[in-house]
Amino acid sequence: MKESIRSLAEVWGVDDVGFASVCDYQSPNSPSIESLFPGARTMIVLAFQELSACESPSPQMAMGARLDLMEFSRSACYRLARFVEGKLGSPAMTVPLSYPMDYSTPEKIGVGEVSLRHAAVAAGLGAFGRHNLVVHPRFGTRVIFAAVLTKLDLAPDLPVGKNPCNDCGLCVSSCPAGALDKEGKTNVLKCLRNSQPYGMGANIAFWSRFGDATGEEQTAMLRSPEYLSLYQSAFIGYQYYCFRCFAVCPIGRGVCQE
Ligand code: B12
Ligand code: SF4
Ligand code: SF4
Repeated sequence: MKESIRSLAEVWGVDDVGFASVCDYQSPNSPSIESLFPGARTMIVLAFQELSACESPSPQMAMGARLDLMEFSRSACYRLARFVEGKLGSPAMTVPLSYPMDYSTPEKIGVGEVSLRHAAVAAGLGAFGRHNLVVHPRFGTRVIFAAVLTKLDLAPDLPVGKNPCNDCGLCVSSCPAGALDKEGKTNVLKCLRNSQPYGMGANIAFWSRFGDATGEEQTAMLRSPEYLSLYQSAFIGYQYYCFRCFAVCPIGRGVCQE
């Protein structure tokens, strides 16, 4: 069964597939899989290589390619879940790639329903690097993950032996926000301010200023480049302006699947 999943995924352009038992998924701050999908046994984790667009000085080029990859990976993931339900006869659920997230309590902010990095580690697709991202043994850091949860009982893959991160420190020194200075913990606020300058924080600040502004000032604010960028980020869903720690990592550079 695992082989039929792997072969199909390969045909659909998935770069790597790993299998984890739900019991081996250890993400201390995330909800339990049982609370999301009672009876789930296996996580099928998919890895997708990012294009060199993440190196572009233009955040529009980098984010445009990320959106393409997200669309592609969501579609492959959804197809796999349909295959598991339809052909293998087991209930299946796809995991949100990034959003939506649960913002109902402050502790939940920044925590996905399923941590795809912890899932990828459990499925043998890589290990946490110095930048707190998962480094794939062949493709390096430049991968994003997607996952399908299922009640199928499939044998888990082995964890990667040696951590592919060589501790060169490039990711840390390249972070413009100093968000990686402390080992083992990304400073989320520092990263967010730099990587999503038109994200939720900027939105709240804009509308707070808007509420205090005169009618004339409000009209000017709605015609400003700042508002256009906020509007664009909101309708995209979110927009990253920084890919540095993701792009500079030397591991797996030049390895291309197709
Ligand atoms: C919210 C979120 C963010 C937030 C918060 C990040 C955070 N601290 O978790 C912000 C906006 C800051 C962010 C930034 C980025 N993100 Co983001 N993000 C997510 C999302 C949606 C949820 C993450 C989550 O649940 N975090 C909460 C829990 C898991 O974190 P935690 O328990 O506190 O664990 C942290 C530490 O304790 C440490 N850690 C935990 N265990 C261990 C073990 C060891 C040995 C070590 C060393 C560290 C370590 O790592 C964690 C990160 O700080 C995931 C998608 C998903 N559903 O998983 C994508 C995801 C993690 N993001 C991703 C990416 C690529 C990025 C960015 C590069 C942005 C970009 N341009 O693409 C940056 C990188 C920042 C960085 N170096 O940490 C990818 C990572 C791919 C990969 N190769 O690992 C993911 C998996 C999206 C995807 N579908 O592939 N992200
Ligand atoms: S995405 Fe940018 S700001 Fe965030 S940790 Fe990586 S390099 Fe730093
Ligand atoms: S840039 Fe260097 S230190 Fe950072 S994750 Fe990659 S190999 Fe590890």
